[in-house]
Amino acid sequence: MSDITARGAQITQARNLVTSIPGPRSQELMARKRQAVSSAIGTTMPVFAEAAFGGVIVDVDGNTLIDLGSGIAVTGVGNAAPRVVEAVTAQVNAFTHTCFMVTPYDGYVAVAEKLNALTPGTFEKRSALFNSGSEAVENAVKIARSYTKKNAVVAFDHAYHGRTNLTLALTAKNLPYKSGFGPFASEIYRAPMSYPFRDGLSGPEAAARAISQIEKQVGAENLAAIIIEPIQGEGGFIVPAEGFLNALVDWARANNVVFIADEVQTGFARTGAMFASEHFGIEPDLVVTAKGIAGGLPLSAVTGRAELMDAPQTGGLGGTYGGNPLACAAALATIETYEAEDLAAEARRIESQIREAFTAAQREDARIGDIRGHGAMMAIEFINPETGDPDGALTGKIAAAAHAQGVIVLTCGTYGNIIRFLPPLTIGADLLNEGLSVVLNALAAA
Ligand code: PLZ
Repeated sequence: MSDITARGAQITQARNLVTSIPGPRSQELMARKRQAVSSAIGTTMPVFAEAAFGGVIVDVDGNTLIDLGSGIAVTGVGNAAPRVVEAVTAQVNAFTHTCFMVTPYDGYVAVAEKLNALTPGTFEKRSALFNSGSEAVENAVKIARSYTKKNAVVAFDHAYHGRTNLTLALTAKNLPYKSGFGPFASEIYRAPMSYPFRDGLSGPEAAARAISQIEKQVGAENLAAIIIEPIQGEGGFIVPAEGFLNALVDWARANNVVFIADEVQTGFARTGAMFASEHFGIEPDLVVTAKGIAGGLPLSAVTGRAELMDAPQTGGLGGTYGGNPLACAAALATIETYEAEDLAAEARRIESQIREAFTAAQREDARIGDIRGHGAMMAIEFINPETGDPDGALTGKIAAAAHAQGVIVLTCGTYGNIIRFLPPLTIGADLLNEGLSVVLNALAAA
């Protein structure tokens, strides 16, 4: 193992605060950020990172923070995972870039083979690699349009698919993502999502509502694709009712509509299965992946049915950096880590820890409206107990208090009233419990 790995392994997996949060060096850097970086780029934490390993991040003042966000669901294998560090170090010493479209290399092909084997469905598949989740979503839409020779795309309420122009059109939430940035790509339509905690509909009922709206407002003859997150991420970790996704898949298949699963946030063992689609027993035509694929290096992919993936003209898909060799080396090491360490099982262990902690708290605290999710993708939805209305203010207070205590937690949801847990799947039981009790104490104090 390289020296870098050895250094990471020396970081103790425990919370340790040596200054108030933010400390003086972070405050200095934040002042420089204000002068140098566009104010449109926000930050969740008020501290700057200096090192990280596994489930902790050390800030520039020497505070060790518990990471319950994984850089938004990216470092599922833990930060600076040893296999990833080693593979990237070896690759950087071999070559850094050639452009796969100019001089191809085997790492790209090996990642494609892995994705084809791991994604749901035993049919013949192909993959194409890109850099970000947004870019992969855009390409999935291009592929669906090329194959079906139709234009329209349906996305759902609360959806998040990215920040580029086409993906902003797919993304539901106005602030902060969309406001002032239009006009957006055309031929994008929105359908109602299944949101069991708020709509009380069964899966088949919610699907019938969505399909009826799609048929009335779009028409299957115009519709190239339906895109959906099997469990919604930014929109609030919404798990659709049983049967909802299956009915959509069946309808899509009967109508020559491509079913695209955006597994950017749910993918790679995060939910306790390699892909969230598996929980629902669906086989999407195209699966979009990113985030957890490469242990922190930028990489994304579209994987799916060979006849779809081969529909666009040769040269029709690509990009300078897509499937960069460092990112591919990282992805192979990352996927090996998920498999060798059975991190899907760790995700299920994380789920039971979170459920246990918050189910106990919910008995005494009616502000905890809903506890939901799968694996290491768990959400707590906070409400006003009298009205059932979302309580975003309370959620913000809890998150801020946890941050001040050295626990990195993220919020999400259309109404900003959800604390989401996305810890690295390698996080130890004690470290996780400590992080959860900080959040529970913050709730009790709020
Ligand atoms: N699809 C389901 O979750 C990214 C966004 C953070 P990129 N989610 C985190 C932010 O505020 O920008 C995401 C996602 C789903 C697509 C994307 C987009 O992936 O890699 O951020 O482009």
